[in-house]
Amino acid sequence: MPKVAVIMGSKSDWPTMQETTNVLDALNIEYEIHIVSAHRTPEKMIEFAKQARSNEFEVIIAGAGGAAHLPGMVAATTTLPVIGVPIQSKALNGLDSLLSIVQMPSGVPVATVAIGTAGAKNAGYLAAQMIGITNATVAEAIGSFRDEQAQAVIESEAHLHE
Ligand code: RP5
Repeated sequence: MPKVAVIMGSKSDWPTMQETTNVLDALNIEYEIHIVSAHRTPEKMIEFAKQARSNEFEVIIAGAGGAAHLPGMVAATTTLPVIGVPIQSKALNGLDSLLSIVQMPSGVPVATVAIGTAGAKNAGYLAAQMIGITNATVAEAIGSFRDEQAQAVIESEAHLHE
């Protein structure tokens, strides 16, 4: 079974990043969770990123807020795909996190999703879609989710007319 790494810069990011693991749980995708700070535990971050491929991760999802260097630094240290989740910071509402994560120099991409919980969920779905390129079971699970999502929208409209 493919494995996703869900990492975050601080325990304070967990309420947001839990949205990612909820999506991975729903799609039956295995993952590991780690707190790895670019600023407070830089050596742990480099070691984690260096070992990520040999630890059989396929995708890394990295959430960070403020001066959010974690996704970019991890991307610089591995050739696995990295999805960055900008945490909604208190001071600047996550715009700082978004700009820190999205503005990578050419050659070292981070797939950056939306600020906060929508982004955290989409990081899970995007990781699943990457895995679904070669894994039919995961691709089918995403297809079922999309069908259910569409059905929920159709039903919500029907309720408006009740
Ligand atoms: C970043 O600093 C973390 O990703 C977190 O979003 C932010 C604040 O961390 P704490 O001070 O709450 O631990 O590294």
